[in-house]
Amino acid sequence: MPSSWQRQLAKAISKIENMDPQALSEAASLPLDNSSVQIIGVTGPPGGGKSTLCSQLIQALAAEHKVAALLVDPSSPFSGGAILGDRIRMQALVSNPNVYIRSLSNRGNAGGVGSSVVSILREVMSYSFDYILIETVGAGQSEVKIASIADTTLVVSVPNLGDDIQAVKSGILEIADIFVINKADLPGVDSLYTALRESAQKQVDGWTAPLCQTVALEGLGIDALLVEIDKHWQWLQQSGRLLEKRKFAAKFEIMELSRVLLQKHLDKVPAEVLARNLNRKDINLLQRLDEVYAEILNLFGEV
Ligand SMILES: Nc1nc2c(ncn2[C@@H]2O[C@H](COP(=O)(O)OP(=O)(O)OP(=O)(O)O)[C@@H](O)[C@H]2O)c(=O)[nH]1
Ligand SMILES: [Mg+2]
Repeated sequence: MPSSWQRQLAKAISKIENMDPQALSEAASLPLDNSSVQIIGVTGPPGGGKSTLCSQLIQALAAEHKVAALLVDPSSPFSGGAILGDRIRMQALVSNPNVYIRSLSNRGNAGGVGSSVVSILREVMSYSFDYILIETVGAGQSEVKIASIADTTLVVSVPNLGDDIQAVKSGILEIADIFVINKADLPGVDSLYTALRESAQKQVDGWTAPLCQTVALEGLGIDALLVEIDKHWQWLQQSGRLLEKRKFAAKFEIMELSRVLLQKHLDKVPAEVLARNLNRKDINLLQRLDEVYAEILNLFGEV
């Protein structure tokens, strides 16, 4: 049975997910710069063991801390079989009073996070968690968004998916604060390690992403991974990067929400009407949109 705070949080998240304007603006008034909670993003290929890894991390962290996990529902047909497995493993954690687990729909952002995710984070943060994990499927460009939101992004790779080189090319490696080679019990670890090492050795803003190996299924390598997660957290705080990241997340939030809110209204207008009005000189639709947005920004007083 979920307790009353869990029910209350679940309700608030649902409203935000449904883009309820009142819930969105209530969430917007909650702070995002709380530096007593670490937001950890976990991304990687479908079926890469992200949820198994998250369950292990949650289990380890929840021994002493309050942990929330937000799982973006995988819509990928590849991992159809795994979803049930996830749920069963996660179910075991649900009864832990230190743990809150919630699935989020990806609302058309294939594999990635939905537009209201930062508002959801604000809401979750207000419940004084020590850690918030967000799992997203790294199935395209969208997963890169996770790096705009998380303090610490774990990029999970798996040996022998044949995607060693593909991953190197796709840009997903650039978002890694920590590389995780999961399923390290399978053959092909060495060549994956070699493929990733080059990216891992690059220093970005003074941080060099470490390369960890895990067998999430058996809980191996989790302690070492937690040490790296903590090192990154210390570095974020000492370097001042944490507050920068949170500001970036707030910007991401405004950009996403404004786009979606505009679309919501445009969507209600029949195509025929929109098309007819688009090129009417007396209305100047695009120019007026631009002006309205500029006016809103002027209200911020800083533009
Ligand atoms: N051999 C091996 N299998 C693993 C390991 N970790 C997870 N698996 C298995 O990989 C499959 C997928 O695991 P999930 O944790 O559901 O993977 P996921 O990345 O969350 O999958 P989606 O969210 O559906 O993309 C399951 O059958 C797991 O049991 C591991 O370290 N080694
Ligand atoms: Mg999963």
